[in-house]
Amino acid sequence: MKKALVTGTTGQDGSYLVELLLQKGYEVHGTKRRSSSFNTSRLEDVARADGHRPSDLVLHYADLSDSGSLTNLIRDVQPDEIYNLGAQSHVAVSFEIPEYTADVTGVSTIRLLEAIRASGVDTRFYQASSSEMFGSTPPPQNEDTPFHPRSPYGCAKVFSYWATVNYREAYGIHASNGILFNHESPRRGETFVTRKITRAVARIVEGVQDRLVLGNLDAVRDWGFAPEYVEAMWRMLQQDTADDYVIATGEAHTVREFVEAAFERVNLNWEDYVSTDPRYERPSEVDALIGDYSKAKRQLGWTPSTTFSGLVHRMVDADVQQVRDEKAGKHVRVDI
Ligand code: NDP
Ligand code: GDR
Repeated sequence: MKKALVTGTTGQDGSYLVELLLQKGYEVHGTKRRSSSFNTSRLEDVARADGHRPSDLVLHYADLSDSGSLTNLIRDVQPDEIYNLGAQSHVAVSFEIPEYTADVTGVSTIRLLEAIRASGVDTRFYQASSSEMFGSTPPPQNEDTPFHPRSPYGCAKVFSYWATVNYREAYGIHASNGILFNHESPRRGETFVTRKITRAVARIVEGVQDRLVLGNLDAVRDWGFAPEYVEAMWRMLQQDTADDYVIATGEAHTVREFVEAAFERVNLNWEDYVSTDPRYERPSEVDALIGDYSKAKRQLGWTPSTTFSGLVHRMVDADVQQVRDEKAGKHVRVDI
């Protein structure tokens, strides 16, 4: 039985990756942070019928800012594969807490790589790199596009990207970067723009919210479906040679188009409900990200299949159901 260690298990991607690895027969070790409230709700779908976690999923308390917790985990678990998905992942928030973001999203990658090197554990490493690293470099972006990050988050991800490349070149570690463009799902964090929109649409149509206030509606993003993107992560670590890959759809839409499509799904006109406020704008914005995933297609056999409208519909429908469940008092959170 192969063993995987996943940081950021409680996040959107972590929860889908855990499901995928369990389906593939892995013993999965995940990290979770101490929180004053339950923080494993995204893992509810992997729980058994009695609400407990399956025996081949083990959760450990760890923090990316705590070297000891990472070193001990790698030594104790001896994983075949490590997926580093944990991060302070919110771009706008990174302007508010830049040093913390540099530590948790940047320096922590060196902590993990150094723990691998020092322990001598024979493992493969996946780094969750981001299209935010391209920043202001115009699209289309591929593996050869120069980085020009536009936020502390983007700067931290560039550090992690190069640390991963460096440990591959210096020590021969099987370490790969997945340069993933935005990917969304019903499990997307509620403060990222897509989920903020679909949740607001659901709440407006269900009569529990009046308005939606957003920032820059002109930003262009390449939005894919998260479960397909975690499959690409796994495929990268199954290659004989470690490498770096762009994962994207190649199709771009503005935030305004996402808003329009989401309101259309429930037969409402977005202009009746949406306003903008500079409060949600960033000190420096990334105007347009459109990925060229031809290398991943060629070498990993990976292609996206969910369309833009398919993604919007899936997210709106899931949020409408969730708001109805909340109104009916059905959504009870458990700890996994
Ligand atoms: P989320 O924000 O949903 O999840 C982030 C995870 O990191 C959570 O499990 C969170 O824990 C954990 N985390 C945060 N801080 C720490 C810390 N100090 N120590 C340990 N764990 C921590 O992100 P996504 O799932 O969307 O993204 C996964 C990764 O991929 C991230 O690294 C992100 O930057 C990157 N990425 C994401 C893209 C996307 O479009 N989703 C695109 C490209 C890259 P908790 O639940 O307790 O907050
Ligand atoms: P992003 O995602 O910054 O691309 O980072 P986000 O959904 O936060 O923003 C996308 C675009 O929408 C604009 N926007 C707003 N954004 C938010 N969050 N809230 C608003 O009200 C709002 N109004 C307009 C933003 O300005 C931006 O242009 C995500 C994260 O998952 C990162 O971790 C990941 O690395 C990148 O995607 C790829």
